[in-house]
Amino acid sequence: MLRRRFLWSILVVVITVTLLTGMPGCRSGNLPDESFTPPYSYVPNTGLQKDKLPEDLSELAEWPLRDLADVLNFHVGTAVAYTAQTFPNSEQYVEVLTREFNAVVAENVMKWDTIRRSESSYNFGPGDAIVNFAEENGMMVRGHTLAWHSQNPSWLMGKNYSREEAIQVLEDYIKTVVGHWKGRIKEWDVVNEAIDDNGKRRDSIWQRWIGDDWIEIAFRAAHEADPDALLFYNDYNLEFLNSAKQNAVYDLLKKLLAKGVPIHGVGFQGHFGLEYGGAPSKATIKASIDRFAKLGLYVQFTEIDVRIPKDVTPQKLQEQANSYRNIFSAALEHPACNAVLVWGIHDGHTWVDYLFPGTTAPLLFDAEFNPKPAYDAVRECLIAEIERRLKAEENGQ
Ligand code: 9MR
Repeated sequence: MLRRRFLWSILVVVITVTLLTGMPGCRSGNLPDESFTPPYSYVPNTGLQKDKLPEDLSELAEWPLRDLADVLNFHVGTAVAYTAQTFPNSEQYVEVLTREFNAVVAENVMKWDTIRRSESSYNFGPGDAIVNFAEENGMMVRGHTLAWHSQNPSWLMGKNYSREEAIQVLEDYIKTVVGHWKGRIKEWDVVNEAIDDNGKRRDSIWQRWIGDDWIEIAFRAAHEADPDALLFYNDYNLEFLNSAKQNAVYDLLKKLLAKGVPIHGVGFQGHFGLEYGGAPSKATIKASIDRFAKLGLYVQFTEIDVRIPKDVTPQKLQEQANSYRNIFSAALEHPACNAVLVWGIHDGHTWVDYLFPGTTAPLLFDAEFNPKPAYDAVRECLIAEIERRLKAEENGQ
């Protein structure tokens, strides 16, 4: 009898507490960090293909980047420019591309203004050429980018769509493009640069026509078209810990994940300038990766370059190499990161020269395709990571 009364009083306390605090799972607003269970979770970047290693490890000092990355099951990639002076015409460009990188992303030809230059047709030709080339050469392909404020065709910018019309146009485009390369493009930058540096939504046709939920509409459409593709939110200045922009993107992705929106990763573009001190420290980069990794997301560096204020000097080339070192060492050691892509191969072709006048030479190879100190730094980081993983294995970790 006493026991029954005791159980009843416990039940009454539980019901009262529940009514006072609200039903778990039904609270509105942000879920606290500790109770958040991500719907998706990255596969950790940890592997080591020992059978690919030479007996004498000192030989690694001569290996191209992609061979070192392959040992680590890691992707070191580059943006591929599709122009008369680059891919597919320049033999030297294609030779360095094939030798050094095991992942590619189209610099421009998978954007709206190439694929839908005309309202009445889709132009997949240049994108197909890059995907075919990547497959022939064992490279992973990232797709870039399905919805952005920039590089939209003028016919599209001139429309005055209603919300319903705009949703239809965006969904049709995403499903057609992702469907076209289904199973071949493994990762997509679905939404690019939707948040401003002040943390507010950036103005764009999609934001204006559709409203805040355009982002989740885009991700859901991409997932429907290829459920196996990894889907990324991609943006710049995300490497700076707790900045207004990083906080806003973090909150946005956390909310979308809590709603079950299919987002698997966040792309840190990584456009840096020595005029602003270059890349942040390795510790800051690592802490920034950690923040998003705790949401269950992959974090990749998708568009790395480090521009140099003119004129280029040996000292500045060393500073540039240090920035690359901070990024690559933080990325390679982090379980949530499995790829770093640079935004171009050589200083002879870079957007920096025409969009950041006064600065130049942001890449790993100079304009004549000679490797720079930054290239050596990246190679050293890859070798150091191979050695670190070997040692961890020896210690049974
Ligand atoms: O490298 C691209 C350049 O050729 C284009 O003119 C430019 C147009 O905005 O876009 C450049 O690539 C951008 C990328 O798609 C998104 N992140 C910033 C990149 C550099 O501007």
